[in-house]
Amino acid sequence: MKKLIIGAMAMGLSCLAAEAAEWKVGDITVSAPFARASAGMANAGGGFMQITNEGDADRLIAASADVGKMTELHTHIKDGDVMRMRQVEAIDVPAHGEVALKPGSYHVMFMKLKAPLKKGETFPLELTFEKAGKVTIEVPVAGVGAKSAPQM
Ligand SMILES: [Cu+2]
Repeated sequence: MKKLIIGAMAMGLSCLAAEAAEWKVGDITVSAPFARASAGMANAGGGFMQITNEGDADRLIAASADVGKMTELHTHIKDGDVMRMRQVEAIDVPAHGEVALKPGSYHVMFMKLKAPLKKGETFPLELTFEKAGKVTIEVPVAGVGAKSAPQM
């Protein structure tokens, strides 16, 4: 019984740590990142996160990860009735504001994956902001159709 209680407490602590995962660089805070597990033979995957800015307007201008041969910044545009992905040069982070990288909108695209992204894994992702500079975050891989960061 004692062991069970201690185990539950330890899990509670690790949940808190996971929820609090955020990275700061300059005025920028990146939080709640996640990637989707790659489905079947797909050799690309999307990465998502919340970016908040306590300072002047900035832009996310590059992303780099080892999981694929190329990493691009993408958005979704509506082309007739079809949503298509398009590469963008940068993602604006408004002054004293925030931008969400989320499914159906802006995202980081991991292309030509070297291996499938598997649920439960994490991998490092380097982000470059025009003003704030570079920060390397740790991205957990959630389920194939996940819409938000892994929850417990
Ligand atoms: Cu994409």
